[in-house]
Amino acid sequence: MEVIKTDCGLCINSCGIDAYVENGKLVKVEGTKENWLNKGELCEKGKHLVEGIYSPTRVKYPIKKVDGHFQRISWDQALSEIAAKLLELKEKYGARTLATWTGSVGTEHFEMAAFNQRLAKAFGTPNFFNPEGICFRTRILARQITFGRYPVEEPRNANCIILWGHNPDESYFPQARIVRQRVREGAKLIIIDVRRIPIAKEGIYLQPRPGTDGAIALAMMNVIIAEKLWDKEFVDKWTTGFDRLVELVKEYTPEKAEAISGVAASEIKRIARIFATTDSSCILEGVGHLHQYTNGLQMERAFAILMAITGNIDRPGGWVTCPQIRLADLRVPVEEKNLGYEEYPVFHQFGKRTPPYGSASMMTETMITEKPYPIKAFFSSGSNPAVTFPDTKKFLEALENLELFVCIDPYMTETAELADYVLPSCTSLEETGIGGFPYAISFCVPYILLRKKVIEPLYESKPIWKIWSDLGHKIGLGEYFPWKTDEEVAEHFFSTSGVTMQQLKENPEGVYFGKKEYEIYDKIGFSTDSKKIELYSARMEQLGFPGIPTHVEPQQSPAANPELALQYPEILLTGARRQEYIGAQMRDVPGLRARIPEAEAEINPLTAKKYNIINGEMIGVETPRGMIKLKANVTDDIRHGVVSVPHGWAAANCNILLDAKLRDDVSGYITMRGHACRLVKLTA
Ligand SMILES: Nc1nc2c(c(=O)[nH]1)N[C@H]1C(S)=C(S)[C@@H](COP(=O)(O)OP(=O)(O)OC[C@H]3O[C@@H](n4cnc5c(=O)[nH]c(N)nc54)[C@H](O)[C@@H]3O)O[C@H]1N2
Ligand SMILES: Nc1nc2c(c(=O)[nH]1)N[C@H]1C(S)=C(S)[C@@H](COP(=O)(O)OP(=O)(O)OC[C@H]3O[C@@H](n4cnc5c(=O)[nH]c(N)nc54)[C@H](O)[C@@H]3O)O[C@H]1N2
Ligand code: SF4
Ligand SMILES: [Mo]
Repeated sequence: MEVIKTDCGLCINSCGIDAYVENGKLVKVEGTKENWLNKGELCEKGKHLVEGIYSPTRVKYPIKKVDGHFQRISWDQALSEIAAKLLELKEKYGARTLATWTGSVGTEHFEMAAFNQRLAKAFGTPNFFNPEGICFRTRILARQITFGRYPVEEPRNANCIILWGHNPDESYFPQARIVRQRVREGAKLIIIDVRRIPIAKEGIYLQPRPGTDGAIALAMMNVIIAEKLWDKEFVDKWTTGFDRLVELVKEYTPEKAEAISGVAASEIKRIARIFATTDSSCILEGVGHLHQYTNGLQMERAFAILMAITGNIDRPGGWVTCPQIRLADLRVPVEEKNLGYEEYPVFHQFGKRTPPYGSASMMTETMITEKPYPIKAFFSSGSNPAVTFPDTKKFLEALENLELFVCIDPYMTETAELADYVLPSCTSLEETGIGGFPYAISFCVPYILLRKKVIEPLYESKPIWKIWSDLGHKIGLGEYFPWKTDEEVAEHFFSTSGVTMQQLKENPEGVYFGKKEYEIYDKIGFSTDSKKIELYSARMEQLGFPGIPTHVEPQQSPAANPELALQYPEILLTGARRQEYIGAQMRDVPGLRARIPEAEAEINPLTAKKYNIINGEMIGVETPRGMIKLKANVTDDIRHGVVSVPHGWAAANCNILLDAKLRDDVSGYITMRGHACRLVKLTA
């Protein structure tokens, strides 16, 4: 039996695995004991990797829909027909009629995102979209606005950690290990979460009303300033706008924040003091959750300012600037502006860096309205938007307007079922490629690794770079795709990284770590307009938004919309993660399905009582957009009046409850939490 050391590849964490291969078949995986990150452990998904790879739902060969039914076709026929249609649509509507979308896998799978963008942009369309238009980018942007760059959390060296709207036991499994270890070593832990998650037992726990965390952060600053606990030397030397901040936060007394958030003023004072007086404190926030509220971007800004005034920037255990490991950039420049450029200037026009993707909320909108131009061809890869995209009805309406819809995925997903063509890509264990974290996200350790091919691509599947490349050749863009093998592609990516393919091959795990440096501002300052940390941002104000964050209620909260609350009195949360599943994936893996057989709505016993709901019964969760049915999980661990439903379940798809019109005005993100909802008792 051969043992190959590589990474799991199922999620962004990139845990090390030992893959056991016998006669060309993957038979077992174990966590790599010596791996720096997971130390031999695997999450539930990782433990079931083999079952997932050999799932009967794999797409075996290219298929085409004819009269409503899929037919097997050859790769050559599939790519030739798709190429001909693309060229026809370009002729009719112009290049920008093509839009491509990659999912969360596309932000983690470097080849997928890079080749997708390369083809789209070489074709001449700006329309590349990915979850950075609904997830994560907000936090990068908020930090860029504040610091002119993106410092990253370093919990492993922190003495006080606030887990803020983040449940790493489920969503960032190796990070949970780091946090628990740090707590054992004596770090203080504060957990701010609408649900009393298991790790809340290990520290001080606060349970806010959804979407009010910005008010808590501002009140913490009020206490820190009133009690003179800020880092005066750091603030004087490195920040601008402190006077304005002092004025603004006067209004946010702990008592006011208590009225907004439901968290006791005394608790807000207590955590503010601990946070400010501990040497090296770190806000370790949710990776998508808090961004996906009405005021997500400003909430992120408030966290950044709180870190700055306590001097926890670029110091061990705070938020630290990690130099990125640079992989070769395969993008081709296009002149045309991204969709959302006019509507969301902070997202698209802030500073010199413009994002290489459009606003996801504008993608479906443009597909429906054909304004400012028609989008008629759509490619989805590494994603299952028919289940995961917020506002399913809008998404399905958008598909109706297309003339060509191609889905690229290893599995026959709900989205694939809707496509004109489905092209089978292989999984990351079936190709040589790039793993790791060049941007150091959440672990503050920039590293990359050589992801090794463990088995040959199953059936007729192909690496995704090869699919885009072959299509490129068919549409006359062959010059952009000179690579012939996985290895050549990987070698090209590594060419700008500081490490060669050969060096990676010589390292047993194929890992390469970047360098880290503290107090880097002494050398490079801060690259904002003022060259300082901008507690107040003049540029935000020029673009029409408050220069210092304020609290804004979620549009449909009972406080903001009491009329709606008469009919829909509860508050909806969607998408709390579970270790067993990622996005809409792996529901067909028997070992995982046995652990979590169906979707459950978490509700407090008091809320359940109001509707006469019993634990375990099927109930309806309803918003003005629609209703889903799922099992009631009555638990004390969630706030009264809040209903938490998971995402990714096709039969109980929470995205039909959401409304794409409800967005964060600053980032353009469609909101995924804080909506007005009600429960429906289905049984007599
Ligand atoms: N197993 C698994 N892991 C995943 C994923 C997956 O689907 N499955 N998805 C990946 C992706 S795409 C992402 S973006 C990340 C998401 O990662 P995170 O955004 O960190 O999501 P969670 O870890 O579920 O933690 C979010 C927590 O926020 C709480 N919460 C909700 N609303 C509020 C609020 O208003 N205030 C406060 N204080 N708390 C609130 C929820 O109760 C929940 O416990 O996870 C990634 N990891
Ligand atoms: N209501 C609600 N909706 C949400 C969220 C929420 O919290 N609430 N979360 C949102 C967030 S943060 C995100 S990031 C999105 C995620 O949304 P998606 O990215 O659509 O989520 P997944 O279902 O994980 O889709 C990933 C797809 O990639 C495929 N895949 C896996 N590995 C490979 C590979 O190696 N190659 C290729 N080609 N494909 C592969 C899988 O089969 C799967 O179909 O969902 C969003 N949707
Ligand atoms: S957290 Fe789980 S799914 Fe993600 S890389 Fe690690 S073992 Fe794989
Ligand atoms: Mo995400």
